[in-house]
Amino acid sequence: VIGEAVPPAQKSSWASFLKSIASFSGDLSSMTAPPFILSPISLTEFPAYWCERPELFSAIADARSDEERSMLVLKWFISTLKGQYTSRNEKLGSEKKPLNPVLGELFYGYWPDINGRGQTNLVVEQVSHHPPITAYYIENKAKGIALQGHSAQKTSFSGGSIIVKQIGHAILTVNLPNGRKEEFLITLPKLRIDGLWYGSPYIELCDTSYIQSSTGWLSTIEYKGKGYFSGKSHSFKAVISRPGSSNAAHTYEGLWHLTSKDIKTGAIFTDVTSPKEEVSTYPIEEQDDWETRRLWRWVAKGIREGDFETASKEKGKIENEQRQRRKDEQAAGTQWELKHFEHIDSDPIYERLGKLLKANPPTEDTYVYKHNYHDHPPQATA
Ligand code: HCR
Repeated sequence: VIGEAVPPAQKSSWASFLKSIASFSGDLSSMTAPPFILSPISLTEFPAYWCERPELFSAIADARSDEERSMLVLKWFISTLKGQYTSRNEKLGSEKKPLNPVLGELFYGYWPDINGRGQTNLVVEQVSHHPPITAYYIENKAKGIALQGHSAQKTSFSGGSIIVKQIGHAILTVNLPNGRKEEFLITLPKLRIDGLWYGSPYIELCDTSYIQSSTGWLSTIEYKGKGYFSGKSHSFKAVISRPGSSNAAHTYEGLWHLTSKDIKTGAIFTDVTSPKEEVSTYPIEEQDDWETRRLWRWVAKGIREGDFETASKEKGKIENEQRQRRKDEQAAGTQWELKHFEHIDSDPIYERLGKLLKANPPTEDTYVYKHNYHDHPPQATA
């Protein structure tokens, strides 16, 4: 029988949702799903997952060599995966369908300076609605590190699972004491959403992703689920290789949602079993109408309280307002202007580092942060 985890009254709408995704590929976010699978959180909040262990992010700046910096970047990256891909299961019981952000939706947050790690600020903007694309900029000024990226998805259906190819990439920039800058191109793993039949979806990561440094150091991360390497879910194996060499200088293996080890020394490499630090935000009363938690607050309240009639009425209001806005723009011959990001057709850093990686495709567009957000995140006072 379908949907052990589906409330009895929603079983038939879950069955038709599954049928429709099986014969569909493209933008899942726009599809109507039964209420039990809806999340009250918009996709614009997801970039915060990159920094929920802020001390690992800031530690990158303290590396004493290019080799050590590549190790610390890999350590930080692997430590973000648990939040990125399992936190809805932990918080909401299963993976859920996030709110589909509107064009221009914003999310601001920060992690305060504690123990000299410096304050890290987060700026997120929904830069496209069709297809959904989210751009983000995360910066720790005191430490001289910043992450700029954008995220979109292409979905397809295979063997009862949804396959999500992540489109976009992230660039981590580290200012070094000698005035040099080191850049890292971070590519994103492919996702498989399993457990759909039972109505309790969860993510498994597949294939390979890379972190290519401008110094030539390269991390290659292979993801496997049950039945591979260790036979366990959420397994990975990461190899760091020296500039110009494909031999492994360091190899790590383990579970990205628990712990991993250096296979030569047996030393712990990553450990995400301790609590993470969620992003700090500003009170809703102080937020702008375009800020995600304010924009979606009545929809989110409806979903959280099981009042789906209110949730869908409020969602309808937002969508109608958006439709009207697009019509008005068309009539006036104007276009929506992005607030914090500028679109460019080809990212020069991706192109340069992609060559070292032999990345396919050789060029990608990107959204460049305009460095124009000075008013909100309070800077730590001495
Ligand atoms: C695929 C997904 C939306 C995109 C989410 C992304 C890829 C966004 C960028 C983050 O850095 C990482 C990330 C994590 C999420 O696992 C992934 C979402 C999982 C489900 C959601 C679909 C659009 C909704 C599918 C509906 C199902 C659950 C029935």
